[in-house]
Order: sequence, then C-alpha cells, then structure tokens
Amino acid sequence: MKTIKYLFPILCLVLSLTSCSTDDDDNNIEINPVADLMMVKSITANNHTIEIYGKDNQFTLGYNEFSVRVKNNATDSYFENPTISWVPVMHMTAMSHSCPRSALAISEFSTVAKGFIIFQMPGNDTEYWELTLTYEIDGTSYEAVERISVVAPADSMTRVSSFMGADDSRYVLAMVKPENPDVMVNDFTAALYKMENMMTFTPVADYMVGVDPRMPGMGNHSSPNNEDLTYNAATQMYDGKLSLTMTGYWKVNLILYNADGAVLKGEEVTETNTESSLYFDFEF
Ligand SMILES: [Cu+2]
Repeated sequence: MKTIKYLFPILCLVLSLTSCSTDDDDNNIEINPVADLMMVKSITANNHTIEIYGKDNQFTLGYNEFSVRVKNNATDSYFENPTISWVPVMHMTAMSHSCPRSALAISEFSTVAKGFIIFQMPGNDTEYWELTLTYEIDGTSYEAVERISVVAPADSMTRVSSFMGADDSRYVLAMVKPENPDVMVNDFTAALYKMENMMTFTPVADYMVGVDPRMPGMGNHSSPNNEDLTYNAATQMYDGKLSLTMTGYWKVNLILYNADGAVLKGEEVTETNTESSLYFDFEF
C-alpha cells in the first residue's frame, strides 16, 4: 500500500500535464499510440483508411519498423484488434519478388498492429514496390493494394546486404541496431533471412556472424570488446556488441558462418585484405 502513497502525487502530476488533451472530467487519459511516429503512407480503400507509421516518413532500404491501424471512415474511429497481414512485392523488369518481413501483431494498443519489413533494394523509375494489405474486421476480409516508393537512405550507407552464400543459397542480412551508433560498446542486432523462393524468406537459426569494425580513414584500425553476432531464439535475430571508439566513418566487416562453422560469405581483414565483401557501414 505504501507505493500507492508515492505513486499518487506522480499520477496527479501526469493527469495535470495531460488534462488539456481531454475535455471531459472523467479520468480517462487519451494516449496517442502513434505520437512518436511519422506517417509513412495513408491508403484509402473499402471506406477505410489504412495508416502506416514509422520512425521516418518514408519506406527506406533495409530494416523498417511499422505501426499499422485501420480507420472506419464512417465513424472516424479506429478498429480494435484487426487481423492484418502484408505482402510487399517488387515488380522488376525481368521478375517479381518479395522481401523478409515479420507478421503484424497487435501492440500494447488494441488499434495498432506492429511489425517490420526489410527492403533489400530500392525502387527506381521502371521497377517498383507494391504493398498488399489484407485485413479482417468482424469476420469480413478486405484487401488494399498500393504502390509504394522505397528509397535508399539519405547517407547512402549500407545497412542491408542481399547475397549468394557459398552454399548457393540467397540470404538477406540487415542491421537492426544500433539505430544511432555512439562512441561506446553498442548493442548490435542483425536479422538474417534465407530466400527460399521469390516470395518466401525465412529467418535463419544458429548461424554466426563475425564482427570486425574498422576505420578505413585511420589506418584501418579496429576496436576492442566487440562480440560476434549469435542467434537469439526469442527474437529470431542475431545479437552481439559493436565497439566504436570514436566518431567518423566505420566499416563493419562481417563474416557469415553456417551452423557447422563453414564460411558462407565474407573474408577476414588482414594486412593485405582491407575489407570483407560482407559489411555494414555508417558515419556518425
Ligand atoms: Cu528487386
């Protein structure tokens, strides 16, 4: 009971700070579930508006987290607990293909579903991405299809790699964290998917990714206390540590090993070999 005594003043403070957003005098605090996000796309279909939000206002090459909600245009309110699925497809001149993505799952807010998509290539003048959203509300299934623009990041650095492994399988490796690298030992997370066919990508378990960050502009020096990326079954991603000892341009050289320890892609950095063919890079 003691904690209530301490929580109460905090609750009062929170209420007083947010009370301007509600004009009735009950204690319901209206929280905007997409307050910290930017709208990426709004699609009108079936008398609904499907809103896609992200940390940026665009679909960017690489790993993107999205929040999706569906508005009933007739009532101007958002549907609760909609079942939503998505299929991104890139229409290229010679063929069409999809990309790695998670399912969309209802978040802590009943009107918002969250998930991620990893775009492995941007669109261009003649080749484009199309997003198909299928959603179910009160037992009725609806579909919305929209052409979307997927662009390379403003800094044109590499945060995703699509490549053929030594096992003749195609993989997509994307940097998930750090979002904002800093001078420290950063938590490092990457997602690895195998391309089963043009439309199916599955998360790969129990591989390993060797991590060797270098500063090519400064004698290609490395950094201490890095940790290779190992599989995390809970997230189906790979976690490690990325040590950045100063600001500037870093190339994170990577080597992908399969579960037997065989190299599938990438080379060790040595005196004579300054970089791996598998890498992420960025400048901060
Ligand atoms: Cu493509």
